[in-house]
Amino acid sequence: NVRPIRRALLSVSDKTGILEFAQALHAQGVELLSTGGTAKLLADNNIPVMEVSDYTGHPEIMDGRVKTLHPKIHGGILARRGIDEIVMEQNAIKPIDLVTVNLYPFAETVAKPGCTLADAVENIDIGGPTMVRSTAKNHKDTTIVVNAKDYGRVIAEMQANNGSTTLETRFDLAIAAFEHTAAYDGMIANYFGTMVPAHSNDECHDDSTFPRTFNSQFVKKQDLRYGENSHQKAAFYVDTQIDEASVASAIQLQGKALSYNNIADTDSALECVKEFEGPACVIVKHANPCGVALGANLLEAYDRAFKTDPTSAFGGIIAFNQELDAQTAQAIVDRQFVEVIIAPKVSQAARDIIAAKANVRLLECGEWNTKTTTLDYKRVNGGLLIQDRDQGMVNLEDVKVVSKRQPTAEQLKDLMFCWKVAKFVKSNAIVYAKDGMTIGVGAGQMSRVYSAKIAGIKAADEGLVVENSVMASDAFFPFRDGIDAAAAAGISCIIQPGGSIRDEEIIAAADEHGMAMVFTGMRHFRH
Ligand code: 93A
Repeated sequence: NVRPIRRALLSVSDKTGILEFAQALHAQGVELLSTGGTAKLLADNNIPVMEVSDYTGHPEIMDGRVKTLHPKIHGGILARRGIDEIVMEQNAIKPIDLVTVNLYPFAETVAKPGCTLADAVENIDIGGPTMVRSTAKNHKDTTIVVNAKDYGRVIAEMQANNGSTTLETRFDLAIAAFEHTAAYDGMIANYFGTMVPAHSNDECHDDSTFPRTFNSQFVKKQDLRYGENSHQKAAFYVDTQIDEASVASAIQLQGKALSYNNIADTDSALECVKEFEGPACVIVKHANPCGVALGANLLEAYDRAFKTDPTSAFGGIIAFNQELDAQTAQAIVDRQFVEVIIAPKVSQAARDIIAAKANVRLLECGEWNTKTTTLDYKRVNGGLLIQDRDQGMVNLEDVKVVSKRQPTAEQLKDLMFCWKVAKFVKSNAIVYAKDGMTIGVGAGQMSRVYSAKIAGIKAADEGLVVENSVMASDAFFPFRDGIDAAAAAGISCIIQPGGSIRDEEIIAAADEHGMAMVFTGMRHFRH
């Protein structure tokens, strides 16, 4: 019961390839209907065509604003074949089996210098998308073509199928159709979203480079003074599909306006501190933790996190996983210059203390429960990389001891702490830790051995004893040099994914130094 295409409606702004397509449809015995400009082009080229207005008996009105918005058009497209025949007959509606539409050139119009709001508004296509959606909705029986590149494919399929298209093709073209109208409305929303109307006249002025919503999923929270650098414009958007306490959901209680880098660093700090149970503190500088610690209470956690690297902590971002109390707030204020403090809650007493430092940005993000499964996006020039958020985390039961020496219970606890921190350090990541406190962090180096060396240097410079500390590496060691560097620094126990072709050599190195080593089987690259 595959019906051949007998009637087609062609209405295109971009007329590329339409003559050849119309000619081929005509050659297959398809009756053609068309709107003003398209109809004229076909007629001028001796292709038989009927104007939509002649077919509907209704003229195009209002300078073309209403030309195809007619029951004889939409009834002809939307009619359920085998169900609606009587209604069609009663209303003199003939079936329209194929629709080819491309829309008023909104993007090109608004890109032109000096384009007014009125120009833009006139270029919002209404009838076109309506036909596109009608036809795509009824894809079971109708064929929608919105891209000139599909003309050849449709003709070839009709020639091979006695004048019909396959359901597979019609469904594929329907997806393309909805993509087309979604992108089109997205463009309009983005354009309108950057405008404020001036009520005195028809003009409106460009208020901001960044629209109110982005891809309909992200809603602008605030414009930022600038981006990563002062010559870059920037804005901050909230993901409406995520309902998890985050830097985006946080309320700013006081302080200067957040900068682009503040927000990025606060996110790093908060997401890292979320990994821990019991009082914990993370201090971040330039997207990397420079101090992470657990404590009997927040004050102790902060104190120890600060001790890892007081030099880097200066001007840092501090995140807590519990309500910020007065003592901890006082310790921060007394001790250091801080850009941002974030906690799930901030006590009134802590607020009063931090109020003394009017510039400090104080954020309350609320309690987090479960983590949302979301996507991570990374922009590359000309494209977008999309992946799952890194939600992976191994437990003690999942790790495998590979060395001769067994880690002690204390070391195992430190290994897990250290591993959690390493997940939030830029690769190559090496973290030294002891007693639930980072001792040294080596971040973002191009070779793993240098990250290991830097972690050791940092610890030594701050006078922290590495002896009996543990080390975490976000990915496997390609060579034994990283193990040797760690041993030289005084590391006694290592956690790493394993999986190198030289694992045997690496394990032998650990055994040689009398170190314990465990494999997680899971890697945490972070770039
Ligand atoms: O102004 S519209 O929104 N009103 C309509 O009823 C309508 N029907 C088709 N624009 C409408 N169109 C659009 O006209 C099509 O999407 C196509 O882009 C254009 C083709 O016009 P012409 O054939 O006169 O060049």
